[in-house]
Formats: sequence, structure tokens, C-alpha cells
Amino acid sequence: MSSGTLITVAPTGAESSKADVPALPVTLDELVATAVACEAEGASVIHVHIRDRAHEPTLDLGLLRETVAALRDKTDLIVQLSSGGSVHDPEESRLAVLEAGPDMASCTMGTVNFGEDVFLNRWEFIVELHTRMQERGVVPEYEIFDLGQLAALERLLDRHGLPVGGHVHVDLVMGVPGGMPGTADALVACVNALRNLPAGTTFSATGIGRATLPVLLASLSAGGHLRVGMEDTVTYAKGQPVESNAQLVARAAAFARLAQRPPMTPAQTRDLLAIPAR
Ligand code: KMH
Ligand code: ZN
Repeated sequence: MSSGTLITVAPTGAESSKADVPALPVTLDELVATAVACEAEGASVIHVHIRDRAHEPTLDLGLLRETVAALRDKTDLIVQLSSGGSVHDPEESRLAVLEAGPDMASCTMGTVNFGEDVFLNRWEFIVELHTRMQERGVVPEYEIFDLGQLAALERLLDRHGLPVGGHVHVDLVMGVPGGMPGTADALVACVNALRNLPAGTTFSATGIGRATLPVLLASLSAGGHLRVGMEDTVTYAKGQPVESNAQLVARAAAFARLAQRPPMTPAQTRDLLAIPAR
């Protein structure tokens, strides 16, 4: 079991609107301020979705490059760009995210129903994304929405090789309507399946909405790492909206300390995930 806890913050996502959730960081200034505050509370990775001037999700490459530069200027956080985008983004734009030069990018291991929508991830698309990441030196975080996607990852690594750096890290995204539930049982099923992946494979987990706390506690107790943020939940407790992403990171860090696995620094996380120093 790792002696520290990697905490990823996913501050924005592509699903909530600024009108509904005023605390959501949607401008570059808001995102950078959020990143600084979350790093101070114990985050070491930031999972980034950006918005355009109308606060709508965008994969505009110029804006992504500006965002990567601004986050690197103001923080030591590991910058992970979302290649998932929104359910409406075309594959070419999702692949082009890598050209913004992030440290990491997400790579979802299969198609999943996503509420009323479908989050499409064809096998050929996954292979292309994985291969381009190998070529460009971008470290993947494999996003797992359902148990079978871990078998898909095993197949991907067998056929197309390890990611750059040789370390495999997955993030269990639990409680999406259409994906696996956000329960301790489901998490344990995933942890058992991780045994089929290369030795040393690490995992983090995040629970959507009311699955946040059960998944956080289950992941810590199973030796996993944590992802939190307003991409995944906008409710802190029943009837209490999240005030800020830093509030969620602070809570996760407090649980990690209680578990005697304190938050890892960005440098420690770079080491763990075999991400080259900047
Ligand atoms: N917004 C979801 C459709 C990722 O960032 O890679 C996809 C998602 C996963 O959030
Ligand atoms: Zn995302």
C-alpha cells in the first residue's frame, strides 16, 4: 500500500453550467486561482476541462495551450488534460488535445451510457489515443467507468504496449448513471481485476454525486488514491452546495491524513507515476 495519497482535483468538468453552479471555475483566472488553492490544500494533479467565453465546454487548442502554460506558471501541479471533453466533442478534437503538451491526459477505456447521453469511446479511437500519447510522451490516466473496461485495458496494453514511463495508473469513475455503482463492493471488484494488470499498477477513485464519500473511504481503505472536485460533485453534504474545489480537496486531505497516508506532493506524484520532471 502506498504511504501517501495522490489527490487529483477535477475542478470544472463539462456537465455543470455556471448559471446553475456559480462557484464553478470557468474562466482562466478562476481556474488558476482554484489550482493554486487546491495545491495548497494537498492536490498534486489537476484534471482540466476548459470553457469558452460563453462558459460552454471547448477543446480549442489555443485556449488549452494557454491554460497549460498558466497552470505551470502559477503551480507545480501535474497538468492532466481531459481527452474526454463533453459527450458532443468529435474524436479529432479529442485527439488534438495532446498537441497542447500536457504532462498527462485522460484515456477512457470504453463506451458508457452517460445519463441520457452516450460517452462514445470506440476501440480504434482508444488505440489511436494511447499510441499518440506514447509518441508524444504524455502519460495517460486510464478512466474506468465499468468493470469490463479494466479487461479492455489489459487487452490494450498486451497489444499496444505500456505507456511512456512504463507505469500504469487508472482512475475509477464510479456512480455515473449508466456505469458501475459507487459502492465499496464495486470498488473491491475493480481492485481484484487490477491484479491482471502490470505489477505496480496504481489506482485512484472518484464517486459521482452522493457516491463521493463512500468511494473516497473505500478507496483509501483499499490502498487507492483519490480524485475529488466539482466535475464530480457540486454538493458537499445534503442540502449544502460545494463552496469551492479547495473545500473538497481539504476534506479529502483530512481523510487521507486520518488514514495515515497524507497527501503526496507534486514531486512525489511525478515519481509515482513516472512523469518526467518539467
Ligand atoms: N465529460 C465526460 C463526457 C474525461 O475527462 O476524460 C467525459 C469525462 C472523462 O469527463
Ligand atoms: Zn473529465
